[in-house]
Amino acid sequence: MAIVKRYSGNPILTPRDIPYEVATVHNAAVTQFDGEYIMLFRSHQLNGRSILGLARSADALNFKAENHPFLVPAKKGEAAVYEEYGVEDPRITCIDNVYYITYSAYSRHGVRIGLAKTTDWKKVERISFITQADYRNVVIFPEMFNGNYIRLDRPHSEISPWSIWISYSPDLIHWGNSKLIMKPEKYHWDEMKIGPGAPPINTKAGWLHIYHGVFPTMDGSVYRLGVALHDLSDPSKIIGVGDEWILQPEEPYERTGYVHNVVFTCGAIKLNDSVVRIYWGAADSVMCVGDANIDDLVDLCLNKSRHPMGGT
Ligand code: M1P
Repeated sequence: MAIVKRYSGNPILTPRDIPYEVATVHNAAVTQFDGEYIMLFRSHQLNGRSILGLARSADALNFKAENHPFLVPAKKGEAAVYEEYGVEDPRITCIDNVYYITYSAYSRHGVRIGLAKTTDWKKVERISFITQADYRNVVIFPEMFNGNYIRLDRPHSEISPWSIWISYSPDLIHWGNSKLIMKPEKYHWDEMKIGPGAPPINTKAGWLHIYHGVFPTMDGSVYRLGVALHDLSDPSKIIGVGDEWILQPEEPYERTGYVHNVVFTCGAIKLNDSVVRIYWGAADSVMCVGDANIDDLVDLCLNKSRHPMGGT
């Protein structure tokens, strides 16, 4: 039985729903603010470079896009140098009523991660770049641990397969003490590369982290989602990684689009103590949503697991 139950109204947001011209709507972060749900989504413009748009919802399913993009590449200052080619794949973490947004900033100098913040979802303020090139997929945990913020990230190093690292910071700007914590498994659905997905979700059993993994085929790469469970007080300890994927491209709009055969998450929310709602970009073209039982995800990590560092 499918562990993620797709919403019957998928896709929930498409380029046709956006009041300005875009080619895609995908890889969105989702959070709760002031009695509503906020979706921060990536769109390719018709020149192929990406911007971030905002949509709002009362029920976490029906989203209405705002008339203007929320974050576009900076035109002046240091940010303009590193955002020249676009801003992509946002993640949102709320700490003490401040919403922190990490995003990939692309330029001729590579891809690095920008950190911005908002408290009202009207104005957004850039804080700093928090990695050098080349990094993507930075997700920040929604609380501090012994005076430190913690993030999961994915360097694009010369050493493959690309894997998941953990880093620590006292102020969200300066990061270090980095450690490799999770690697792809050989000849497995995630063997080519993995990357952090949605900011981790707090459950009784541990932090649930929904990540993406990629498998190379003769017909191109297939992006799927998997799940890992991290220790509640020390997230560098992985309690278990589910051996099987939890979602793969199956619907026509997941199989065909701007990039074929992709499900990619940047956001999930805990609806209640039993259910997590997962949002994913489908074929880098439209946004979809589905629900999973927290107990099923935890069970997969504990009872059908593979080694976090691969190697079987
Ligand atoms: O096209 C699939 C995905 O490819 C990249 O993801 P990653 O580098 O993590 O494998 C990104 O361009 C992502 O936005 C895209 O959805």
